[in-house]
Formats: sequence, C-alpha cells, structure tokens
Amino acid sequence: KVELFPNGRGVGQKVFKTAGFVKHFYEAQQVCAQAGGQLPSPRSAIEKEALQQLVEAEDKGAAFLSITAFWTEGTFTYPGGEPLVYSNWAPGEPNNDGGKEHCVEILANGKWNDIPCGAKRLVICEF
Ligand code: GN1
Ligand code: CA
Repeated sequence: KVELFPNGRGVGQKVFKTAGFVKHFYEAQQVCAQAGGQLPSPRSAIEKEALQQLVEAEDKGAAFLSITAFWTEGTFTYPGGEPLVYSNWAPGEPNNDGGKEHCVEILANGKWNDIPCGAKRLVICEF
C-alpha cells in the first residue's frame, strides 16, 4: 500500500498510478507501455472513482483514458476494439466536436469527454 501513496490507487487487481505530467495521447500511450502498463480502462464505477481521486489530487487537469474512436468513427472502444462495458460520459458527450475528437479524458468530476488526441492531458497508467 505504501508505494501507492500519494499518487496511486489500488482497485481489486488493478493499480492506477499517475506520472504527474501531461502528454499528447500517443506519447501518453508510450509512457505507460514503457512502464509495463497501459492507459486506464475504467470498467466500473469503483474504478472510475479511483481515477477521479487521482485527477483531483494531482490538480493538473483531466487525464487520458485508453478509450478511442480512432478505428471506428463514432464508436468508442478499448484498445484492440473491444466494446465498452461501462461509461460515464458528461451530458452531451461524446459530441466529436469539430469532427476531430477520437480520444477521451476523465475530468476532476469523474465525467468523460471526447477530445482531440493531440490535446495534452495528465498521464495516468493502469497496471
Ligand atoms: C470543449 O472548447 P469547446 O467548447 O469547443 C471540449 C469539447 C467538449 C466541449 C463541451 C479540447 O470544446 O470536447 O465537447 O467543450 N474541447 C476540448 O462544451 O476540451
Ligand atoms: Ca467532446
């Protein structure tokens, strides 16, 4: 437990840990892969809440999720194309604003919003 304080959270078999910096989506993906993890795929409200706590505590704005609509325009999936089993979209989202929002952020209130993958967001990895 001690190694998770203050920038990590354990939920069941999963651990979420923030890198403490912001990156574009593709760099964020690489950061997590190089660390032996991946970007977060929250599959339940309890996992969402753990991520929300990290976003709130880090106070560097929203964080990227692993979820994208890159291969399947309009349909968000986990990496590899698996359909979502849980979502927590903000009201009116995903709206594909400007037709260019294929990545997803989790806000400090826990809600999700689709954003451009070129935006910089807090890096949290899932292990
Ligand atoms: C933001 O900046 P604006 O209002 O065009 C957001 C969108 C949201 C929208 C909700 C880069 O768009 O993803 O859908 O607010 N864009 C970014 O009003 O965060
Ligand atoms: Ca959006």
